[in-house]
Amino acid sequence: MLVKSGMSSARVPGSACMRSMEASEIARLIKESIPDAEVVIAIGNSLNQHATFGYREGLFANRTLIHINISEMEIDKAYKADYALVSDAKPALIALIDALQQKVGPRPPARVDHRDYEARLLLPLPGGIHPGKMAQMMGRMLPPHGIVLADAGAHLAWLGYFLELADGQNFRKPGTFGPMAGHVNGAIGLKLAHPDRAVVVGCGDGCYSLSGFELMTAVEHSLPIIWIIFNDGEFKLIKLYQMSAFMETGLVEFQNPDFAAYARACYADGYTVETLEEFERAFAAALASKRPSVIDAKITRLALPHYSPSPEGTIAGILEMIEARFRGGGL
Ligand SMILES: Cc1ncc(C[n+]2csc(CCOP(=O)(O)OP(=O)(O)O)c2C)c(N)n1
Ligand SMILES: [Mg+2]
Repeated sequence: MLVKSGMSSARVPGSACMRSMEASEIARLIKESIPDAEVVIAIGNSLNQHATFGYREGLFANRTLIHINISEMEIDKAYKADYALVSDAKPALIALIDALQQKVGPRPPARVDHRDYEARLLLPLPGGIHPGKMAQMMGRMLPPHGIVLADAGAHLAWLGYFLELADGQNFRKPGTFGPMAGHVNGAIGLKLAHPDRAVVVGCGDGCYSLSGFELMTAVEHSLPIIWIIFNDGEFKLIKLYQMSAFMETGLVEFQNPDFAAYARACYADGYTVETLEEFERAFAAALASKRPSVIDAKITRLALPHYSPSPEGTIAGILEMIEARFRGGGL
């Protein structure tokens, strides 16, 4: 059985903490596991365009799809579920496990072969910090009960793959709609609601520039939120989409201001970091300072999040796209 979810538990087995799973990660899972999977349980997943290779037909053919989602509207929207449960993830899983336990009795703990989101080797690349390594570091340094929010963009994928959480910590991404900067600002409300928990935003430079002036609100109300800007000087996700659709890109690279100087001009703390070691020091200082802080992290443009346009894998997906171009249509 394959449990394929929009949210999955992380470091602590059976924990309630959630890790977001991205389309490409699902792609990898599907490639590695779905060929043999008889049952797919989708938890908190909308089975939207990005998670399903553009609503690919037959994705769940010949297998049982169990769809758990808190919103009834998501059920049967794109794929007909064989069984559906309208519920928040945690009570649904507890109920399912209870029911299964009664049916099958005690079982030995599942064997976990590997957790490659944390252990996967990330080779150093020139041109700045590796965003995957930075996401790993964020997970390792996040205080107990800390919350990480991601915005829309490639940085979300890095956080989705590599941020490992412990029980009681949370990660939230901007959902199916994916509004840029939604969490640059949303962090302020979250911090007010949870003043005792560390609130950290992992945002792109494009997202931050969309409404980073809200920093003044955090300063005004002394809200110690930490914004970590994945600064690559581009709309990386859009660049990737342009590349996969047109094999060329345009109008997606831009110059940024000195975000750390900007933060200081707003009476917040600002850090500029160009190496992982500098990031570690800056993040530790920002966590300790209890002050609104912006960390401008210069990341390499060369790191590409795992992305596959096909459940058969990256190469097969590229071949499919080339074939579609020859036929004169899009995918
Ligand atoms: C309000 C809004 N406008 C446009 C988009 C489309 N969009 C999604 S990601 C993205 C680029 C994000 O750039 P950046 O914040 O630098 O993140 P990166 O992909 O570089 O990590 C855009 C334009 C969106 N999701 N929301
Ligand atoms: Mg960017």
